[in-house]
Amino acid sequence: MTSTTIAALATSPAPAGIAVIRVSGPDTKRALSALFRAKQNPVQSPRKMIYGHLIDYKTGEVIDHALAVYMPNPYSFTGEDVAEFQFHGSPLLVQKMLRSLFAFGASPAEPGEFTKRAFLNGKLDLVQAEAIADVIEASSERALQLATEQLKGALSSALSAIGEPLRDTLAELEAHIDFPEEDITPESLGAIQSQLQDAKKEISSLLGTHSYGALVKEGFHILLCGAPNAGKSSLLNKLVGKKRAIVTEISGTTRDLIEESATLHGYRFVFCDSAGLVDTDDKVEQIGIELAKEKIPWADLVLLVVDSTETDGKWQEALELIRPQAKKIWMVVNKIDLNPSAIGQIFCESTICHRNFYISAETNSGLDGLREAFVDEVANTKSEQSEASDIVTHERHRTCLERAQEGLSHAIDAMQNGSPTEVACAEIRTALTALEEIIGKTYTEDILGRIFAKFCIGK
Ligand SMILES: Nc1nc2c(ncn2[C@@H]2O[C@H](COP(=O)(O)OP(=O)(O)OP(=O)(O)O)[C@@H](O)[C@H]2O)c(=O)[nH]1
Ligand SMILES: [Mg+2]
Repeated sequence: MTSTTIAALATSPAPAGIAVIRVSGPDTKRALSALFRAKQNPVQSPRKMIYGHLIDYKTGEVIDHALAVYMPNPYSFTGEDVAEFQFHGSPLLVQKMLRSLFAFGASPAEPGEFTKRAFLNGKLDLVQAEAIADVIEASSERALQLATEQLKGALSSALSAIGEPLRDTLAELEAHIDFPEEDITPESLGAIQSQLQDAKKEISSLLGTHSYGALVKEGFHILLCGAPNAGKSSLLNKLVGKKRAIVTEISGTTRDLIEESATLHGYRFVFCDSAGLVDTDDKVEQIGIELAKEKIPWADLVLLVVDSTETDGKWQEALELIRPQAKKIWMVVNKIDLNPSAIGQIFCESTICHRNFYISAETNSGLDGLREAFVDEVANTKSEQSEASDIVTHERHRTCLERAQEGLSHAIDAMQNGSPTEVACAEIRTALTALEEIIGKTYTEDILGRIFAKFCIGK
């Protein structure tokens, strides 16, 4: 248990109906007695809201009236003694109360320090701790759903289900090292190898969920590219449902990258409009084109927006610029209201552009189909076999799983090659350590530092 007592605002720092300040640590009881005046000391009635007054530690003046609650260890969020004060959500009152707590001797909490203490005191594992930040930051319904599942411990259970039999296998192999006179029978050797194969398969199925998990968490990135005046900005505005980018009939209107997100079917999409790709002497336009090209690797999908009335093949030039770096390209033939005969006439081969769409950003024709295709694109990355709850969303988890998978591959190879049993054991241990690192059974200060630095203060 830590010796310091920490305090921080747990709610948003902006003016609000109420503010909540949270205190955790061994001096919490003393802080309640010193800084909260009420008919009844909350310490005497744990987990009950008590009405009273917040007191300035230095002057003894009343700061505000408030509700206070005391949660004794170990039955609190952090596992330590915790107090929470609810009072008027004024940034000035918050400052006064925090100053009073710091004058009393509490330390300002670091980002994520409450959650870090909860983890260190065994109240939740590392995956669940990370899920708390994900729940808070979730920007779409689906992202929230995944974060909630992880907070409930879904991924942690899936990892334990892989780790536990693996630990038994390791123990069995180690027993053979300790008693070499007892040979491993071919049957038990076969059983061990198939157990390792099973664990490896489960890990690879979890790894298969990462592309979907990452897309859901970060949002699907779509870059709008094409020749000037094709209607990129018009399309962006329609997709995000507001006039985000300037639209004019003048070629070369957009120069900066314009990013805006939208939610479709609970998934988050980030759209980015860019300058028309064209050979130009205009310095500002040239810079815009460079920006557009640099943005291509960011995109999960590039939309090549084409003006259906255009006859001089400018879109082919644009396509050549996009192709080398784009992960995936869809052709979107726009202004179909002006030239319906372009449907099926202007198209790009499926080997280059995966799909062709015919739309009008003016009349909305074809836009619903395009939106549905975006949603399908994300939904289809979801691995068929995986349960909705066992989805890997974090890069940290992915790299650990890869290490575990590699360890198991080496262990299987070592057994097949007849290498000494110690070699396979060492590799299985590597795999187990990697799995344990995900849920935080093994960790370093450096790992914790990196994880909790991303949290907000007061969490
Ligand atoms: N009729 C018709 N006009 C359109 C359509 N989409 C865009 N326009 C018009 O085409 C012109 C160019 O549209 P923008 O959206 O500014 O095109 P852009 O590709 O962003 O152009 P730059 O930023 O200059 O590269 C504007 O006058 C739009 O009103 C469409 O589907 N039908
Ligand atoms: Mg534009």
